[in-house]
Amino acid sequence: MNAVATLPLSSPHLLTSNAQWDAFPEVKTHQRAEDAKPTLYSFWRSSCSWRVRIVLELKELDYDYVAVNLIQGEHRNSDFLELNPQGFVPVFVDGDVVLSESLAIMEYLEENHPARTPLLPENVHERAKIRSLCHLIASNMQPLSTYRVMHLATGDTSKYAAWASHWIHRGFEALEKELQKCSGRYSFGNELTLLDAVLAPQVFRARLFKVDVDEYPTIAAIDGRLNELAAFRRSHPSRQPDTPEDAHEAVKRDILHDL
Ligand SMILES: N[C@@H](CCC(=O)N[C@@H](CS)C(=O)NCC(=O)O)C(=O)O
Repeated sequence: MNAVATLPLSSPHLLTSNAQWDAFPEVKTHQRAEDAKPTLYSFWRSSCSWRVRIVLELKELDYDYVAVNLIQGEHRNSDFLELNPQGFVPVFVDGDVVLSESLAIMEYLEENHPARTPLLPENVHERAKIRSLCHLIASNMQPLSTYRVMHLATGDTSKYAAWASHWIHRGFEALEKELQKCSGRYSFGNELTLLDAVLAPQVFRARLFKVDVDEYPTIAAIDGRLNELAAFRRSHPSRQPDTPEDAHEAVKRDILHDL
């Protein structure tokens, strides 16, 4: 991964002329067509961004990292909204392809690089099951503990943690039962799959909200094994270009802000 510390004033994929490129030397190396190195717009402790970073690391794909500071509201800047009108990270730019939605980005990487650490099995039924469990987390758990939902649903910051942990527990109760049936060394059997890249970030997120993940022994055991792997460690929120030096304190300080 190459670090590009902050979101540039203009989104790099919008830069078309050499003059425009020259105005942004910090980004011009990664979006000229001949370079063809993709760019990930990410925030260090965004669980959705971590999903994509895990897949990039597992597939050993080089990429440039553009930090979008959610605490400072950079995801609401007009330049970033050009990339993703929803104003969410991650965004993945690969040449002319601009993708939001972490699961879609992960599938794109899998389809483009199926032989580099395959993350979906051949069997159609198994692939469908993995996708279904990815959605259990990505569609039914993660959105409910975002600031944007907690704020509207509770209207009171003192209620955020209880709201978030309620929905995380409901999700983990179901996921624990599912994983007891299909897991092995990892979430689905003994090979890594896309589900593992969704699971570890959700466990990380749960711990931010002080959920005792040990109540879910299958989930906790798999998460422990995943976090021993180099790809998960390299992509971990604590080790990103935009991770603050006081990451631990920053999480406590900003816990009620966008995650
Ligand atoms: N379904 C989207 C969710 C993206 C999302 O919620 N991203 C969070 C960070 S994990 C974000 O950008 N939050 C900013 C906001 O809610 O304003 C995905 O999987 O990529």
